[in-house]
Amino acid sequence: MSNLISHSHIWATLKNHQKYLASVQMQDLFALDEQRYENFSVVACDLLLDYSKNRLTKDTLHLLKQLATKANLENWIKELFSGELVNNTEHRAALHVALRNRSNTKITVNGEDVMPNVNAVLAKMRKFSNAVRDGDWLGYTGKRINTIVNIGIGGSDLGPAMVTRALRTYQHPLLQSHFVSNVDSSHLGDILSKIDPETTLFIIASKTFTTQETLLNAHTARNWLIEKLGSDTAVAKHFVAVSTATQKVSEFGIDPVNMFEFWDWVGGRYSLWSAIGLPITVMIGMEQFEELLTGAHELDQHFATAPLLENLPILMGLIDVWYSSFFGTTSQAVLPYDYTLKLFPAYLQQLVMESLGKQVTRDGDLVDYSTCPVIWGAPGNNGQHAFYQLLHQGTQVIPTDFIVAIESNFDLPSAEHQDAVLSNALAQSHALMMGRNLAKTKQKLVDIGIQGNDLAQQLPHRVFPGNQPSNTIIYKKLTPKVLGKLIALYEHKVFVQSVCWGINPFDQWGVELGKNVASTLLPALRTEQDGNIHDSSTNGLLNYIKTYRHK
Ligand code: G6Q
Repeated sequence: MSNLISHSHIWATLKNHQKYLASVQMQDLFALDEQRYENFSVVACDLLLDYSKNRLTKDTLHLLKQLATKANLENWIKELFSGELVNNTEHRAALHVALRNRSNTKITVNGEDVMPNVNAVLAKMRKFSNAVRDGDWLGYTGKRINTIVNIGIGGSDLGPAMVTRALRTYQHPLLQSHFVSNVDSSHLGDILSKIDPETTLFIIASKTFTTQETLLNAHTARNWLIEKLGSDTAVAKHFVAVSTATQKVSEFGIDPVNMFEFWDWVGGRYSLWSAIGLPITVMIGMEQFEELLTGAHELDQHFATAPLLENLPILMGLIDVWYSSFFGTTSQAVLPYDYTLKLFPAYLQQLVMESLGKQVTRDGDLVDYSTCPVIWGAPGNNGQHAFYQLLHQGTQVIPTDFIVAIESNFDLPSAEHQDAVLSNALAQSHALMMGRNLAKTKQKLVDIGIQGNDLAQQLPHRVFPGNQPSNTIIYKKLTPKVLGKLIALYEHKVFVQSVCWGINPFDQWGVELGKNVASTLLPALRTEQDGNIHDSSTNGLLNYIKTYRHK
């Protein structure tokens, strides 16, 4: 007897239901139900989710709700919030909700309340970021810090980089920030060429403090600083660390006094709420960071208490399961009509694909259904002049999230800009849903004077099949609080998907593999002898590089 959810009665019912909906046009669903928008939209935590432009009916939602019940979703949510070891392959809790637990209620891991430590680190972050922002933390030569360089990668980079970019209007006017992640010298080298060692503070962010890219970049930055300022003692004034590994931070040469701690129950891609958020607190201040935490906490409470079909992350998660596992969709677009969210798609790529890019269940059984889609996207207006062609006339069903700000964070004298953004966003989701059939297209072409052979030739190229599903998420303005809600919404949506699919969203063995294989190739690259330890392609590439790298 299989434990896979795909062998359950509800799964079979959903499969049959999909067969019926596969041929239904969304525009017909709208025609049949004048209240479709009211029936398929929710406002909660100051976010509007309109999911009416999806290939679903009330029946679909009730079946998906049964799927969630079958997967024991409500119990899993309780376990997540109460510090159970939900990351079963690493025997850890996943307590990002504790990091933003503004109610300060007790949350225990292995019998110990984590909140006193969480609050102590927040207090330390406040003290430090205030000192930098107020000009009290001085560099080695006595100058005030005006540049922050965060060195980290993956979860120790994408979250803080995205948030800092998104909340640019909240930044301290005298501070600028850079995020260095890639190990090729064009990243760090470029930044070092632009900054002043006397006024720069490096934040070395690494949960493990063993990640090759981060440590190499950190060592190079450290050597650069010592060379420029002429003394090892300068390091104490220009380097701080964020990590769970005190000993390794100390070995690197950073005094643990200047280390901001977090814990193994904070997953890398869920860590921006922890001390990994230090560049955020320095750039926008602790009060605004706390607003970010408060927003996320509000969304957490909504997730933990709202009924299933009024619950934003649950609705979004179930809809995503519906498309991936029943419609067989393989990708999903995220299109912010808010340029401050430029880095949000990249951030979500890690959050979603590192969490759900799995092929076995928690019990180790191979799944026989599709799980994680490929996440991609870019700010909406740019996308319209590039890849939207695929959405309008390509061959794939691509569920899309339109993320729309009613007001911009940057005021321009003319209201035209925001009107243009809003009208574009709404027009695109409408057009993707409606499409334009053959008859309407023909009429349109005739109206503009196209006839005869020309008409016959152009007609098939000018038809839009439509029926492309989308969610639209609207908020008033991207404040820190709203951003906190938006991020938490996606975090929990991912959790819902993981529960339905029975997979652990909190491990990342594929990423660990990447770390290990790189270390096996490094010695081979450095020896004079021809490589002969890998497959012929890898050996061939290795030897080609060795032949030409110094010529
Ligand atoms: C995130 C992953 C991964 C990790 C990086 C950096 O969930 O575990 O992206 O964040 O590999 O790891 P360190 O923070 O340990 O350097």
